[in-house]
Order: sequence, then structure tokens, then C-alpha cells
Amino acid sequence: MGKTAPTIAKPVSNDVRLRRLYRTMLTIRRTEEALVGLLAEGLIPGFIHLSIGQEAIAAGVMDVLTPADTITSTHRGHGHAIAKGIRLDKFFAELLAKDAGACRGRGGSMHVADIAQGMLGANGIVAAGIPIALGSALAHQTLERDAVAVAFFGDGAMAEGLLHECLNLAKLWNLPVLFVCEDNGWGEFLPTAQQIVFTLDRLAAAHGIPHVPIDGNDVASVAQAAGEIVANIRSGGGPAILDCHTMRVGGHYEGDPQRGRDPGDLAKAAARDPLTIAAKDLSNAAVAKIETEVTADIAAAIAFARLAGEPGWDDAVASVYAADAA
Ligand SMILES: Cc1ncc(C[n+]2csc(CCOP(=O)(O)OP(=O)(O)O)c2C)c(N)n1
Ligand SMILES: [Mg+2]
Repeated sequence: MGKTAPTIAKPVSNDVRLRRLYRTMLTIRRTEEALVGLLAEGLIPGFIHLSIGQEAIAAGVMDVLTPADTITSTHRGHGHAIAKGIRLDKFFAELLAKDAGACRGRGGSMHVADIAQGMLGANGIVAAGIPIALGSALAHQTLERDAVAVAFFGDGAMAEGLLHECLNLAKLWNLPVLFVCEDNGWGEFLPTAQQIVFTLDRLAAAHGIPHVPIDGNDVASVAQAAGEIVANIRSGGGPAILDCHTMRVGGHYEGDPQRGRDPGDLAKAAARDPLTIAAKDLSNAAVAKIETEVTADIAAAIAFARLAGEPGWDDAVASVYAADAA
């Protein structure tokens, strides 16, 4: 494939790296907390699905990617977009359906994309981002780009044939693609253990694809494992699966009352907060500085989005219908 030595995205000391990872996670957390308020104000059309408690996966994986690498996401995709580098003002404007949004307000929460950053899209259809990542990986390989594609998916996507088909083709064609499962134990309102009869390690083995299980709430571990796996994929090693065990803190969607969820399960999730875990290895001063900076960045982005204009009617219609030839 004409690949050279693996590109290490951002080599720095562990402390600098952990601060960067913490900042990314905190940006995702504070952004989603702000979205809750904006939704309650009636400013966000449709549903939002929050990734609170799962931020370490987006932050850790994206930390080892380059701008040329591509990703696809899920309905729970805010964190992936942010960690891949979408501008916050364009992100909030998109969520508020404004013309200045990353997709000119047409995509919203479940379809936010930023192609220039290699973020090929969140996706409201379970598992539908996976074949898009596969196609992107095929393009990387065909055009001999030094790039990998990453498909994020939830454990609920294991029930979808698309995942099985993509694992097959990825291995058959030795594509530079990383499959990242965000296993939070839930698919909508039912534990996935009550929905799926097999496990991801066995599915991986059936396809001859390496499967790496990891604590998805420990950002340093995620970044370390992702770094090693992505380096191997970059050097032509073929597809791999990173299986991140995590916990969904909130409901399936914002506003879901979570009936039927054991309160003990929620307490367990709170005790495994990825921000708390990472903060243990940072100084209080470093944490406070990051908090101040992130808060200011988000406030500025929200102020921009509130003031941004709505898409014009004619322009919106022109994006849907062809011009009348008559
Ligand atoms: C093809 C398809 N089937 C069903 C749905 C309805 N649906 C939305 S989210 C979801 C569960 C997703 O679970 P998982 O993939 O584990 O992601 P999580 O919500 O846990 O992050 C389902 C079944 C859908 N959006 N698309
Ligand atoms: Mg799930």
C-alpha cells in the first residue's frame, strides 16, 4: 500500500497529553450539559442523545488520529464531532438549526458532519455509519493515502447485519479501518444482554479480526490502546476492533425517565466518571484552568449560535428541489 512509518499524531509528555485528553472530555461534557438547557428553551429541534459518561472513548481514540483520518459516528455523536475538531460555534449553530451551522442547520444533532475535519457524519440509523467508514477506508487504500477510517458504533449495532457485512469486507480487503464499539450495555430501553445472543469477541474471531477489550472510562488506557492499534492499521496490518466498556449515565435520549433502570446501576456509572478518573492524575490548578477556558469557549460558541440567522426558505427549498427547467 506504499505506507511509510506510522504517523504519531501528537507526541508529547504524558502530563501534556492527559491535560489535552481531559480538555477534550470536559469540552464534550460541558457542551452536552449546555445542550440540555438549550433543548429546554425550545431552541433545538428534535431529540438529542447525550454521551455523558462516555467521553473518554471519543477523546482517547481521536487523540491518535490525524486530520486526514476519517470517522463515522452514531445517533450519540456530539462527542465524536467535537473530539475530531469541529468548531464549537459551528457545532452549536448546527444544533440550533442555524444557517451558520456545520451543515447549514440541515443535519442537526443526529446528522452533524464536518467533512473538512474528516468527521463524515453522525447517523440516526443504527450501524449505518459503519459502511460509510468502510467506503472511506477503501478510498484511503485505493488512493494510497496515509490515513485510516474509524467507525464508532454502539453495542446495539451488533444486532445489525451491516456490522457483520462490513467486518467481512474489511478483513477480505485488508482495509485500514478501526471498529470502535461503545459498549454501554444498553440499546434504547433494554440491556443489550437481553437483545443479543453472541459477544463481540466471538464475532471478531469468526472474521479473524483482532479484538481488544478496554476500560472505556479510562481515557489514558483508551488513548494508549488506540495508539497501538491505529499504528498497526496504518502500517498495513488490516482492520481491528476496539471494544470499549463504558456506562450510559443518562437515558437513551435527553428526557428519557429511565423507568426500569436500577438506581444502583446509575450510582455505579457516577462512580466511574471518566473526568474524575483522569483528574486524579492532574493537579487541581490544571483542572481549574481547563475548566475556566472550556467554559469561556462554550459560552462564546453559544452566543454566536443564538445570534446566527435561520436558513432562508428559498435556499432551503433549492437544496431539495431541482430548478424548474421551463
Ligand atoms: C436500523 C435502526 N433500527 C432501530 C433504530 C431505533 N434505535 C435508535 S437507537 C437504538 C439503540 C442503539 O443502541 P446502541 O447502538 O447500543 O447505542 P446507544 O444508544 O447505547 O449509544 C435503536 C434500536 C434505529 N435508529 N435504526
Ligand atoms: Mg448501547
